Amino acid sequence: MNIGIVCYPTFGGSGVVATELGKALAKKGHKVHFISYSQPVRLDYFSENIFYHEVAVSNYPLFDYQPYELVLASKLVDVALYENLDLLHVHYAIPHASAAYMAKQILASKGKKVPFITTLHGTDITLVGKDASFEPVITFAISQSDAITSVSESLKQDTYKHFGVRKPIHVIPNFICIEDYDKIYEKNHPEETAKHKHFYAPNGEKILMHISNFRKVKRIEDVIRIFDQVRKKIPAKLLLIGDGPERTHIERLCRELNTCDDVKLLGKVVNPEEHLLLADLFLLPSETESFGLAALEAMASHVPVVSSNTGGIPEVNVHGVSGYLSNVGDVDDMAKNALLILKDEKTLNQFKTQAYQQALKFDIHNILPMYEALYDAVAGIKHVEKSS
Ligand code: GMT
Repeated sequence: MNIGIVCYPTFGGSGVVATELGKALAKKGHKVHFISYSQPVRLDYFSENIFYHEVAVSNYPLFDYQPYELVLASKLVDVALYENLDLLHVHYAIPHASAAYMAKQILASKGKKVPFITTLHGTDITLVGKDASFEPVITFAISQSDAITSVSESLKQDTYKHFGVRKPIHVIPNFICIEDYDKIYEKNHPEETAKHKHFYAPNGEKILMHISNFRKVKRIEDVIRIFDQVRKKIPAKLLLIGDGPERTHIERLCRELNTCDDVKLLGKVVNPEEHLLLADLFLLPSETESFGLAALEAMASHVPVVSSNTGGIPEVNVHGVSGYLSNVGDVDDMAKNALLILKDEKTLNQFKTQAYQQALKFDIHNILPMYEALYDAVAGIKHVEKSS
C-alpha cells in the first residue's frame, strides 16, 4: 500500500508512535510517506520504502499566525496525487484531521478518492480539542474521518463524552518493538549498564527516572516530591529526561528541597532506551494521560512504574504487577509504593520481570496487524504480505 502519515515531528508520544508505525509498515513492504513541517525526530534512517515530504510554512509578514493547516492540506493534495496514495493516516486530530478532510474534498474534485484515518492521541481530545475554540471543527473533522482510532479505551470513552462523534472508534493501543529493546538490553546488561549506573549512582543508590515533555499535565513537581520522600528512606538518585515549560519551576523546587545533588536533568534524548536500562523505577504521576507511552517504554526496558491511575494508564500499568497506581496528586501513596518496590532486590527483580512481561502484550507484532486490517477495510484493498 501507499500510505501518507501526517504527524508532529517532535518528541511527543503521537509523533513517536506515528514514526515507529511508519517504519514498521515500510519494513513490511508498504510505501510510507511522512508529511510534517520538519523531519520527525524518530525518523533516523531512510529506506527504499520511506519518504519524507516537508510542509513549508509561509512567512508572509501580513500573517501574525501562519496558516499551517492550509499549507498542510495543499501538501497532502500534492503528495496524494503525485505519489498516488491509497490513504492518509493522520496522528493527532488538531489540525491534522481538518487538513486531511479539506485535502480529501479537493482531491475528490480532481477525481481522486483518498480516504483518511484519524488516530486520537490524547491531548487533542482531553485538553485542547474540547476547548470551545476548537470543538466544532474537531468534532466535524473527526466525524468525517473514514475511520477513527484511539490509543486506549479510556480515550475512546472521553471522545464520546466530550464530542458529538457517533462513528465507531477502534481502540488500537500504542506499541513498542520489543526486539529493539531486547537487543539493547542484551548488549548492555549487566556489565555496561552497571558501569553507566555507577556514573550516576556511584554508591549503588537506586535510580528513579521520569521522561516527558515537562508540561504541567505531567505533574513533574510530584515527581520531585515523591523522590524527596524516597531519598529520605533509601539512598536514591533521580534522572529527568526531556525538557519543556516546567523546567525552571522544578529546578527551583529542587533548590528549595535541597535535592539538587541527587537530581540530574539530562535534557532531550532522541532514543532513551539505553538510559532506561539504568533505572530501577519509572515515575509517571500525570494529571491526565491517554496511554502513557513513556511508561510502556520503561516496562519494555524491565523497569517497573509508579504512576497515577488516570486515563489510559491502568490499561498499560497493572497495579501490583508492573508497578502501582495511585490517585492523581497522592504523592505520599506514590512514595510509599516506590519504597514497596525498592525495599529489597528480590521484590525489585520480581517487579522488573513482571513489568517486562506486561510490555510484551504491546509488542508491535500484536498491534501492526490491527492497523493493516483497518487500512484494508478503509482503502478497500486486500492486504498483500510482501516481506517481514
Ligand atoms: O504527552 C504529551 O503531552 C504528548 C502527547 C502527544 O500527542 O504527543 O502524548 C499523548 O499521546 C501519546 C501517544 O499516543 C500518549 O502515550 C500520551 O499518553 C498522550 N498524552 C496525554 O494524554 C497527556
